[in-house]
Amino acid sequence: MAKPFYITTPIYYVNDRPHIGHTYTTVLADVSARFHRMMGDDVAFLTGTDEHGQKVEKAATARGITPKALADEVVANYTELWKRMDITHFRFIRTTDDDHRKVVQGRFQQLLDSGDIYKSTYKGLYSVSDEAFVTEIQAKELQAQGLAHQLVELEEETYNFRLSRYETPLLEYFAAHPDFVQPDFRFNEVKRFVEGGLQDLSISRTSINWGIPVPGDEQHVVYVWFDALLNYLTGAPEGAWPPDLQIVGKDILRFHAVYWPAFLMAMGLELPKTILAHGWWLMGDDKMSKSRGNVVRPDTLLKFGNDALRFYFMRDMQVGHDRSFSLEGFMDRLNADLANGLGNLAARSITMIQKYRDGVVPDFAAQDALDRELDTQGKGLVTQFVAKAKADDFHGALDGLWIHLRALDGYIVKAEPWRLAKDEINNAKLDAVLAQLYRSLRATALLITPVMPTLAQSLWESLGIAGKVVEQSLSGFVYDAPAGFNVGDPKPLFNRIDKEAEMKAIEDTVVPMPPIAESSTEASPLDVPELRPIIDYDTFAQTDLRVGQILSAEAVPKSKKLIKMTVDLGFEQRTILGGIAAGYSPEELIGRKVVVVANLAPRALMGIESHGMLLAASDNASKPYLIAPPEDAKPGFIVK
Ligand code: ME8
Repeated sequence: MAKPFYITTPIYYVNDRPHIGHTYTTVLADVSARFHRMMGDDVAFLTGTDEHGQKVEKAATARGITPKALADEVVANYTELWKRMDITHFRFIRTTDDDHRKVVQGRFQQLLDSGDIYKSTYKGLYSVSDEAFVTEIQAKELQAQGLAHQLVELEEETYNFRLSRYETPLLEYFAAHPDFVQPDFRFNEVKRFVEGGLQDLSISRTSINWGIPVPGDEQHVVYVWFDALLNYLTGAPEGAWPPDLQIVGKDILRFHAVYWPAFLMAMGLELPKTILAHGWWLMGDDKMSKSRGNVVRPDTLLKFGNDALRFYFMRDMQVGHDRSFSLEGFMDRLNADLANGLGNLAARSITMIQKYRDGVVPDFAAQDALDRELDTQGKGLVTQFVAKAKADDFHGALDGLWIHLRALDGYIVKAEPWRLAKDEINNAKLDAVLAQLYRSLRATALLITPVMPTLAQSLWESLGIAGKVVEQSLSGFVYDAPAGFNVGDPKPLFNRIDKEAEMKAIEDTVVPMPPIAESSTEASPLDVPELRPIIDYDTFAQTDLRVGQILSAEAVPKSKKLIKMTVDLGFEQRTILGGIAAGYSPEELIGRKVVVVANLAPRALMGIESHGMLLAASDNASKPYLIAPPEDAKPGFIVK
């Protein structure tokens, strides 16, 4: 028997209800799962929840309930939503499931026995804001940034995973498997990170109770990421290993492309074939996230049907890139592509076949250059769509399909079937036009099925074809529809949205929604040092502040905080290092205007010379927020 196509999503934390970011990941995985089923694969699709760890413990405490009670409540939100979204997972895994606990403890023991996990006493500095141990280099860096007060001396017994042992094996594996991480630019980030050197990883905690106990040493609980990543092992059906496609957001790529493969190597297991990291849905310029209080909940959008949301996700988001969510864009897309585009085309075509051919689909025989052009395009449609979908590029696949649908609209305008129908002499040409439209709509119904299963079924029935479109084979599909079919009655595929009325009704309910569990950053008390000593104006005026624009940005290997940037100051370009990685990813910085302390003496950080400093606002507990000059301020402008 062929190996099942095994596909996974991240398992989501239960400290919050799902928002459209989580929904997007799961829909992307579902579309891929459905596509592979139609290609003839036996698909195993796993999703679930990540229920242990400090985040969840804290959220539960804030609510005055147990972590398990909180998890049960949030899990119900997820499973209910996946039902409403028509998600076709075979199991919803929870890290509190019994079989998972056994797998985690068993694998932990295996690595203890092999020496990949060892116990030591950690004595050193700990960054409270990051909840992580820091190396000497990182400590110096924090001191240089005036953040030494965030560090505390800590002594804790901990189990470590020998991640350092896997630095070379990982790099060798990456070199031998150029498609391991998609897209390529993300793979390069991962490679650079590993090339920067790997240190052993602490994988147990004694300060947390909510987790899976370390076998034989119950003082310790297993670190939440070791626990969470192993869900993919627990959930793998017999014979399905390794995963074929693991979809994650770019925020958790390092865990999946570095730690996870290293764990698997240590366990002697095969690595996943592809890890696909998608970008973020943004609100304006910010990541949509609970802590920023700017999330859109899927419930609000589901009034238009799950097909609409599934389609919008796939059609508008190019996998790997970020995309701003806008309600207006959402409605415009549905009106243009579903109500007007496909909906109109299907209704017109089917009505014409009823009116001019008594509902019977005629034979296709090209009569002129235009027929031949559309015929060629139509025949290439399925192959092109399938090739893109195989590479998880549903955005590109749908784009190609809609180009064809627009070409069909143009075909109708040029061929004027209503004029052809007036004279029998045009019979053959009218047949060609109607048959062409029918063949393309039939192919369309099939191709959109993984994305919009319900709408596709309506179209299938309108075309008069029996059975379930989801049961059709995409790999064996023949474009030339057999003539002689009787079309059904055209069903309305998608009702046009009254955008203005809906905008008014929905906007009130969309942003911002209070998070259900964890308190937001606004609620925490301000954590700032005392005001510095008074200076006179002349001292201040020595500081030369300028507008700059970030031209490029990349993470500094081995540093959690630093990002290296090239900044255009109008009169010159500079390399500047900023301790802002907690608030920004390198790619979201590119193009941003910033305020630069331009006459600061250069200094070396992590061996790189930084010439200048970016202004950012925060307190000791918050992420940095870059100070942004107005968009039309030019690089080089003086800030005074
Ligand atoms: O990270 N845009 O769980 P999580 C797009 N439990 N996708 C988004 C998004 C956004 N704005 N926000 C969230 C965890 N996501 C861990 C995972 S896996 C072994 C453990 C999606 O609840 C995206 O897929 O924070 C991201 O990776 C995931 O939700 C994070 O979910």
